[in-house]
Amino acid sequence: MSKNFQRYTVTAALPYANGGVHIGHLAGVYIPADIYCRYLRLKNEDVLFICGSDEHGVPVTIRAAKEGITVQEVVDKYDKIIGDSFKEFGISFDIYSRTSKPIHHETSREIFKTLYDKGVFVEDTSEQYFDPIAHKFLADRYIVGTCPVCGHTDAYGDQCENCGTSLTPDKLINPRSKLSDATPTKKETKHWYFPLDKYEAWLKEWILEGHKEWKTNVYGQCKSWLDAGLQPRPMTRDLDWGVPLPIPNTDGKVMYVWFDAPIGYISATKDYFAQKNADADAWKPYWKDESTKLVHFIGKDNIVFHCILFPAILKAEGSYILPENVPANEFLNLADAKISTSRNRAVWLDEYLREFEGKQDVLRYVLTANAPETKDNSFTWKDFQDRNNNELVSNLGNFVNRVLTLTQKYFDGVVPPLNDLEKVDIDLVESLRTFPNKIGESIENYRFREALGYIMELSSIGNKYFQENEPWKLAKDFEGNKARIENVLHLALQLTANLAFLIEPFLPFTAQKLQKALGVGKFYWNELGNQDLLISGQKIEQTGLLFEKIEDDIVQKQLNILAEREKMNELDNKKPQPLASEITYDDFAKLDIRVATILKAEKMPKSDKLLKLLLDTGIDERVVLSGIAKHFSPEEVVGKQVCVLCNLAPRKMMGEMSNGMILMAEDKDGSLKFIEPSAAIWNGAKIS
Ligand code: B3M
Ligand code: ZN
Repeated sequence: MSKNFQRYTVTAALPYANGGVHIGHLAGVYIPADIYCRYLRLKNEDVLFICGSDEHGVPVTIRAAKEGITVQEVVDKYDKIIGDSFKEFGISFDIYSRTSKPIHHETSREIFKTLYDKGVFVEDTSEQYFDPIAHKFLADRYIVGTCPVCGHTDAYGDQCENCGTSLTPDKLINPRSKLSDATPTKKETKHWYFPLDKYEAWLKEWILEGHKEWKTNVYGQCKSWLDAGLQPRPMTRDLDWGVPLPIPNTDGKVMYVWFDAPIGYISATKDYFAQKNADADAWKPYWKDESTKLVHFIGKDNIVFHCILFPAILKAEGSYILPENVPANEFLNLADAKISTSRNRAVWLDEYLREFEGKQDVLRYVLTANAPETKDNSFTWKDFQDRNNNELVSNLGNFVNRVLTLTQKYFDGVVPPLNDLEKVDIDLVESLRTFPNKIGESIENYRFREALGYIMELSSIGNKYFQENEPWKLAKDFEGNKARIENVLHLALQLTANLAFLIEPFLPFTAQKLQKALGVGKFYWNELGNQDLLISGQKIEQTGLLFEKIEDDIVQKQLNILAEREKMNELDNKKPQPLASEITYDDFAKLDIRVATILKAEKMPKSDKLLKLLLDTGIDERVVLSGIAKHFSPEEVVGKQVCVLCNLAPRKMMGEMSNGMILMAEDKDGSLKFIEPSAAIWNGAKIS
């Protein structure tokens, strides 16, 4: 489809305001969207890049409960954190709005009302889970119980996070409400359904016939949804957090978050123009004019909502344009496992910046070069280091650095003139000419890795040109070779100037630095590929190194942080052993447990586990061998009062008799603790 569009509305999925931004978000959605928009702006297109916080839905209310603060406090906190991270990484939204803003509530209610008045919704009463103690209907996420597949005792009503199985609350064993621990009951409630089934034929036509150019993962998911047949879906919920319905007598009901969230793109557009004091209709062309290209950048878990539900809602409303494309990436893993917010298994952007200050472009580069465009992919710190050192430092950084330093050295930082061209020069010029189109075409087709690959190829061509012409060797007879040296540096500088713009969508911070050093004005994409960006005689400055090598110890530090977190997670998830079978009091009474003091302690020869302890049990002095040598030194334990099982049959260990057993408890992390009386007590006191 090569329609000529007059303007672009580009949206990036609205992140839930329930956590920070990590590398998975950046790689999946925000970097590709940013590359796309920066490129369009370089083409001098009219483009609006829209995003904002998604502040409704169950994820934010769960977060509030977890942090013990109000939902409002949660969304305020994370809206700020998320917005700051995006800014710091140069994600160039024209607006970052919020779905809690009045403009969003109004817009959502207006669209809901239009559908309601048109009779689009189907009203239906059904039984929903209800918490009889908290007097609230329960979203699936608010019901927990034992997973029927793996036995995990804290599986959610929609999914078991332990084994990944999708669940429904009915499938949970011993379901309980997260609010009160009560067993959920069922209660009748009325909801408004969007009849997706009625839009199935249209959707099939529109997507399966009309948008065969969509990415295969997106098209494939749509096709399987459509092939399976669509059902009406409730667009309302019994919750007290969300957009209230524009229908009388519906207190306690709000819109389903997936009804209002995509409308957030529209309200953010209105918000943008309102903040600019533009006239009240200024937002309309971006959503209602057929010559606008609407593109949604999303993660793969959002495909059905953006390709099926939202377009059907817009279609039903009748006055909006539909997305031209919905590029979704697959998931980015961290090392070989899933990124998980709840397990803190992620590289968070604010943390990254603390360690790698000023290196935003390095992360942008690595996440693009390794983007999960067609399949899930993994981020590893080793790959991060390799790509930085071998690609950014050795290729791009090296080329630019050589060009600028040699210009300084031979020509006092002034762009030398261009003389008669030799074949190598002509080859370089011709090759350069092909790149802007190639790169642009890849970007327009959402193949950002490929586009970045071309950039690095161009930089390699520059390095090769240098290597073939070796200006530093020619300079040994500077006067004799002056014309050649001038040509080589002139063209290398022109190539550098082109790179300064071509990298802008990908590495905006580096681009800015380089453009400034070169003292070039503003060039648009269609002016690139030429050898006339710089004027002979123009003065250029040094940039300093654009990229620095990342050493092993820095990478090791990050690996240690991940390993440490992994360990913490294991501890957090460790559960006490299940209860042993029942005994009677008489069974217990058989155990003669006494308080005793450790009088002496020494290591058992030839054993790294056993300490030999001499105890005063009040009844006698006796030797007990205890397997605690790895946890305690003899000096540490002498003088301690401990509990001893005294009537345990004596046992020989390593040739020595042990007369009893000291009671110990093992902590989560495997360390041992003595069971000690809370205050000094006489030896021989019986534990009962
Ligand atoms: N907040 C879901 C997500 O972050 C959701 C996206 C909304 S886009 C309108 O995955
Ligand atoms: Zn499970």
